[in-house]
Amino acid sequence: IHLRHQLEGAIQHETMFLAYQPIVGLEDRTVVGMEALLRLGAITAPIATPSEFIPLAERTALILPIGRWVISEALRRLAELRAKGSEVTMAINVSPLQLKESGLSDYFLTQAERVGVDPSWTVIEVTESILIEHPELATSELSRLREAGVKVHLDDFGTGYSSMSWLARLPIDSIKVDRSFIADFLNDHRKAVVLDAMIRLSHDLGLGLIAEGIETAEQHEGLLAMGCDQGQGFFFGRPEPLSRSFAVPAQRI
Ligand code: G
Ligand code: G
Ligand code: MN
Ligand code: NA
Repeated sequence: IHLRHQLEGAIQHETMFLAYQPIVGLEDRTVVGMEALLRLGAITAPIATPSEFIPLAERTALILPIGRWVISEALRRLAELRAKGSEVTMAINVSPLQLKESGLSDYFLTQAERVGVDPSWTVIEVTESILIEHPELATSELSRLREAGVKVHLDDFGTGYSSMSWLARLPIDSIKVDRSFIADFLNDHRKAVVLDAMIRLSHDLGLGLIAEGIETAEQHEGLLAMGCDQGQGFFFGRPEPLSRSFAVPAQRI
């Protein structure tokens, strides 16, 4: 109940904010993109993490207005970054309910146009459950976005059902390998074998691959040696409000 009130209040009073985490090219650590991650509360006093409130927001459908706020806010910030000469892309998480509600692609493309964002600068992150449980709906909305130039990344790959045979058929551009693989591959030979297969398969299918949850230099080097080209994780940068993360000169960290 308490959390539900917080969620309702968050929309009314905009007591929520986006933290942005860099996505880097592993070869030279250039920041190629940012992932927008929702936080509830004031910047100085966050109250809950998404894993706590996103499921509730989905059950109560509050994710629909919240999700629209996330889209418009992230696109607005992207427009500002681009106006300052940055070439980063912006990845926005979209939950199953948002994709099921038709109108997501219309809303997204209208907002992008309104703030002067080229859709090709943007990424939608989806989890595989939506693509497998509602292939038609997800596919029609995602296809429209992709036709306009938006990239689609498959989040948390390697958890859940993930059958590799699905990859060839899904309307996606890149996979994001779940951080459990990155946490373990240096010590767990089996994880390393699967990770290596994912990297080669994604390349063979013409898909990009982003390793999530890179926390150490050893993981960075190991992934680079395996031919992984992009990554994200605390080693490169934590999710932070944009003013702070970009107090550091743009592009390089
Ligand atoms: O930032 P954190 O690690 O707590 O995020 C946990 C999960 O919440 C991630 O899986 C992420 O995909 C999801 N998430 C973060 N921000 C958003 C958002 O704006 N919308 C949706 N639907 N999910 C989000
Ligand atoms: O599901 P999704 O990948 O969107 O979740 C992103 C979440 O992962 C964010 O909440 C972020 O805080 C978290 N995260 C990002 N980098 C790291 C990392 O290096 N280590 C750990 N443990 N979590 C991370
Ligand atoms: Mn994500
Ligand atoms: Na992710």
